[in-house]
Amino acid sequence: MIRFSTAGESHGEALIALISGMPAGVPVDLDFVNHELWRRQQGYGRGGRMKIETDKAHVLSGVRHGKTIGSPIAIEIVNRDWKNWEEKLPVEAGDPGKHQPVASPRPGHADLAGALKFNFPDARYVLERASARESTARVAGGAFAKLLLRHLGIEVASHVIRVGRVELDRTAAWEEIVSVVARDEIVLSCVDAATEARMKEEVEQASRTGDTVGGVFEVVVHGAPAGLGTYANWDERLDGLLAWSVMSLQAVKAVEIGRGITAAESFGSKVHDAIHYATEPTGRPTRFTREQNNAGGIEGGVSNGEDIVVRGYLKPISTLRRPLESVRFDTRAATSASYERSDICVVPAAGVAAEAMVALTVAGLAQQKFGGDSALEMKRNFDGYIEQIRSY
Ligand code: EPS
Repeated sequence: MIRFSTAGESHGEALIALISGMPAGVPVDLDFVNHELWRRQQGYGRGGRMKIETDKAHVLSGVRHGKTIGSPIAIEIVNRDWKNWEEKLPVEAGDPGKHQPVASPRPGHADLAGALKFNFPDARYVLERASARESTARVAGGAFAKLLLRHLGIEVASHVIRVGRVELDRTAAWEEIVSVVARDEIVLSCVDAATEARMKEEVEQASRTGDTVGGVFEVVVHGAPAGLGTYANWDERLDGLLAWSVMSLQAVKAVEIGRGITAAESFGSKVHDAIHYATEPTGRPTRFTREQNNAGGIEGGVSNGEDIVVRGYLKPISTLRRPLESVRFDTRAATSASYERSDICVVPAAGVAAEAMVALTVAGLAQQKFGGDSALEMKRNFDGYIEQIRSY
């Protein structure tokens, strides 16, 4: 079983990712892990923090001589901004005069609910852990899950299909999504240049007016076999597990599998993906095929061999330069919500973080189904199953 957790606060010394249950012998490409961290930092509309940080994975355990060794993998990502916060957020009691309270909660943020829950006098500690800075650790862990999936020939990628009111009005081919992921310069990660330019204008408008803007990213898993997840138990369904893992990301307010949302307003004959069977010219049967993939590669909570498609709907960032009305924690007097440096749009970065969560979920199910303490053993089991499917 692959287990994953994170620790760390936005302005603390470092973030930590801890992954256990990875088989031994998976080749670890640290440049790839760091490139994933770089991708998460990009995108038009990011805030000042991204100019301070250059996220790098410092692997503390579980990897030796370039491969996993089956032991828990601990990764540290240092916060460069810590040097500006050491006195404001010391581990020791420190000087209370130097603390930096978040005096009035931001509507939409965890500030108020968190302060009430933990009985904090203000929202500083809430912000520190609820911040999407934590997704850095998820991306580091997800990069390891991707390395395991790559060993099985499974790839995970994402692109942006909506920023505010601007939507990509067609489906994107897998090759287009891969080329978006491979870009050296990330703007808004849309496959269509003209749509991306309009998305950029949407961010600019939000920036001009002291506002923020949300959107939709799409994560695609390519090369996964039929049979991951199960309809047999509610808590083992692939769609449920993916929805949970993507919904758990900061600012995600809805998750869609395939065309789940438009399916609800259509007739069944238009929604379901008709089944065909492809044969090679030699007459040798090859595989079941679909001309469309409205199901997003999942039927009955089980992968069906098509691309797995998960969309995350992101609310606009809740820290507004032109803040909404709020109330002071100390006096309850009406005031504006606190403002602290923030982003205007994070849809591409959220897509990268969602890739990580999807990769961890799919890698976990693959590990469960194919087992194996070593990458070799797992691959042998995987190949045996693929052969079984092929000769079905
Ligand atoms: C983030 C780092 C944070 C924010 C952002 C995401 O850095 P700071 O708070 O120092 O500016 O930019 O967090 C939020 C959007 C939020 O609401 O907390 C990052 O690394 O992605």
